[in-house]
Amino acid sequence: AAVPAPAQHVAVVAFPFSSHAAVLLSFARALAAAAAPAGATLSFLSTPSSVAQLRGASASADLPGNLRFVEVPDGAPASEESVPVPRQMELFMAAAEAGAVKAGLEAARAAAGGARVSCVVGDAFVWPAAEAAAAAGAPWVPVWTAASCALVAHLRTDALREDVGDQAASRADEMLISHPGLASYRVRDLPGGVVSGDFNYVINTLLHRMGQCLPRAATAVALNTFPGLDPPDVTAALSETLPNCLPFGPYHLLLLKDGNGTATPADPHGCLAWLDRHPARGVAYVSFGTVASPQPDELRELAAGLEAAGAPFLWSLREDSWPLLPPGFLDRAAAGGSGLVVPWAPQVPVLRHASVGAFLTHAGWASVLEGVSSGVPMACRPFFGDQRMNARSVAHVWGFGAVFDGAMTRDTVAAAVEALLRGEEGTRMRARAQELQAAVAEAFEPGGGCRKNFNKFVEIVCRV
Ligand code: U2F
Repeated sequence: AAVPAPAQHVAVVAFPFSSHAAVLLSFARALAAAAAPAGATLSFLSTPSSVAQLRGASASADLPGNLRFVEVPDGAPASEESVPVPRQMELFMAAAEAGAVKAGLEAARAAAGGARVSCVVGDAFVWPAAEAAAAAGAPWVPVWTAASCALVAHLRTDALREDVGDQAASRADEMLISHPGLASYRVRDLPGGVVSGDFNYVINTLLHRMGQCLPRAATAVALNTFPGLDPPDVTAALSETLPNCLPFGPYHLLLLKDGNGTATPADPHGCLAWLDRHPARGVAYVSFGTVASPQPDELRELAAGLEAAGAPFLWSLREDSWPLLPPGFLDRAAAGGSGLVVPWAPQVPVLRHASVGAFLTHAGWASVLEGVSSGVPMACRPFFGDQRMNARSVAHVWGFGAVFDGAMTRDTVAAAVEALLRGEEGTRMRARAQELQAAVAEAFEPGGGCRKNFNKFVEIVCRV
């Protein structure tokens, strides 16, 4: 008699810092739903504190029945003292390399009634998962959450360092024409830590080693982009270096039946109702993501620029920065109904709201994708990491936005808002964003490019 194939047990390994684990959890939910008909189960591996946080955040939306949390050691010493985040990352990565992911895979096996882990999917940042997967006899399928061009830079870090050497400053404006996939970028656009900055800073070491590990250890790579966004040279550079590159982002759209966005996150500060009161495409939405924050002087210039522009604005700004705003700013905004400052906005539906016509952003990758898949043109103020490269892409590769030249000033903010909401350039940028918005929507329709690539991904991950 035929022996039934063993059910697949997929481990999903998170990078337990910043927004990474939450993004991967929503990815894992989509994977769990797609793999359920084949009888696959998923173990979501993260550190105890990250699991506690994710459980709290997803209390309202229950986990799918075939997805469970499994804890991996965080490598932190048992002490009462609070450890700074970069040090926590170092400890976690050292533990991961020294066997924490392996221990996590064993815990996953035990939690699944002894079912061996058949595939290890995970945040590409946690490259030691490659070795743990190999030791378990399972393929490693990393998930890249940032832009493809940044991934090219990390894959080419050794070649770039050899080329640029210690001349990053003097050659800052030179185009990287001799590096496949990077010809549209200047030396200065490269992510921090590739050719300049502190090579020993934890994230920089992590990305360098990840770039070395991916080509030799990955079975397939999920890319957070959609067909038609990356220019052909970037796609070619990735597919020449990595096996089975599968673009099916933005990942948050995987959970929706179509590309139009029906899930409604909480809106405790009433942003959407406030937007309802404003005319179509009249509002500038401002947010610099979850990590970056402008220095106090720049924050005040931004505030003055928004007032000077005279257009209504919705600003997501962490509350600890509110005391730094110019005197009377919050009162004036509230009294005139011209501005709303909130500590957190439901960004995806905000960007999709008909009243939002411009996006001032730090060009974090999730924000760029959310902006373009809503057809909103943007003005980018990049701060660190991959943000300069993303901003360069927005302005010079895709043409749906502009970049501030250095810190924002009252005048450049007012001019950017005016140009995006009312200028000819803004009209051109909006048209370009809307073209790409249509491409995303098409890619997420049944049978569209992202759906097909995701199905391929599920096949690879669930293959016996
Ligand atoms: C780091 O990026 P951030 O987390 O700072 O920024 P994004 O990649 O743009 O992601 C921010 C997410 O938080 C959401 C927003 C994005 O999904 O919709 N959000 C929100 O819902 N409401 C708010 O008020 C504010 C934000 C890093 F800094 C970047 O350089 C990287 O590109 C990025 C990806 O690895 O991670």
